[in-house]
Amino acid sequence: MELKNFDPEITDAIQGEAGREENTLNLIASENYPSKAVLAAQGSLLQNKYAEGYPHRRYYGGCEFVDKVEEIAVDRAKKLFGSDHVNVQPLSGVPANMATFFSLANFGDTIMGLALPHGGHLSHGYSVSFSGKWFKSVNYQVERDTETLNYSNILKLAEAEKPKIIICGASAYSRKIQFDKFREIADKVGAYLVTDMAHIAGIVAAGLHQSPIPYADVVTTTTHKSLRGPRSAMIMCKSKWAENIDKWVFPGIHGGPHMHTIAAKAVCFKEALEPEFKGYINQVLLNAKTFENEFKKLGYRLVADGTDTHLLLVDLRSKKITGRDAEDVLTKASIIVNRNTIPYDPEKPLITSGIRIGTPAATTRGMKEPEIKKICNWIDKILTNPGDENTIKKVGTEVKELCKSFPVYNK
Ligand code: DSN
Repeated sequence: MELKNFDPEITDAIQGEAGREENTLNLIASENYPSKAVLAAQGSLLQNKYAEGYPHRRYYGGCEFVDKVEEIAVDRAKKLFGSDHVNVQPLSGVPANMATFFSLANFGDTIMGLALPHGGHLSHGYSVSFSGKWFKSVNYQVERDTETLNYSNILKLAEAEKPKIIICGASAYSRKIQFDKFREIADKVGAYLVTDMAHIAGIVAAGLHQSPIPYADVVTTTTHKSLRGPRSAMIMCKSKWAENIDKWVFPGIHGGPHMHTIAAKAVCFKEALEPEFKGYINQVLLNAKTFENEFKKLGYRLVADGTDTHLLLVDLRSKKITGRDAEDVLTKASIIVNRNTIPYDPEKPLITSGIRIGTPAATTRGMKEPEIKKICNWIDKILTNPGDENTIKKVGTEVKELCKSFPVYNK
């Protein structure tokens, strides 16, 4: 029986979300809209198959087709990123990091990643995450004046703390990360280097950000952010780590791989290997630069003075509005962003002084510089008059009109 006939409640929720995605402007830096081809693979009957193990070494019969799927995904990922070894089975970013850290370090060893309030990720050593509980976690921060990474200071901390693993990569860092410099630091202190490139994987795939592959022992990434694939992850590593990583993914922390999602990752890699993908990422970066220029013209302070990636962090303190209130009032006008701490934020994490803005999703809709300029001016109008219901309503109507001209799936 069709879903809509059997379960109208869930059908309504799915249709509601479809309407929300079409009619709101998504500026969440970690979200994107995969193609219908990716969604078709993700929603396919491959989800029925158990395939614990690896191609041709499974613990179940009947794996001949899913073996092909996994081999194709691995081959395409290797071609896309130039990695010696790829494991496409991790279900999501945190388990990818978990399998990686367990491969390289033991309980109680020291790991060192970027502090969460400075743009790092929960799984890079935050106290409430497995990574902060299982390991001794020390954090580096961005500098107070530049709000960027200072590699000499990171080296000093690494020399003092002697971490087993150094983690680089971020969730809210708008500048490029120099993976070669992290490698030098890791070599100087005898640490393993792990890069979590989840946010910038698409930019790396397009060759518009230095690739961590030559420098890091292990690279993890999600596949649904700038890479525009299904909600999932993968691990890439040098050959010497391959066996250990594979064992930690399965049977270490996972059971059966999600073969439908692996198929969707294969489709995503095929898309990212097409020449058009570079054009897409180029526009993602141009759109972020356009936001930077417009926000500066409008008198906003940007963390790290701007961006050279797909995201930027806007410090709202001069506008006398918190990140939480900005998120709420922008949502009323159908502009979706997330509140975000800024480095050395005086506000609590649930309140924050900033918002994070990203361009991958709007760019997937086809929006370019003229649309970004309009959006930035709308954001300013709302944040300058957060209590003015007429402004919110007027901007909301304009946002919806713009969204209609740039459909996501209703093309
Ligand atoms: N939650 C993601 C983000 O928004 O950046 C990271 O996993």
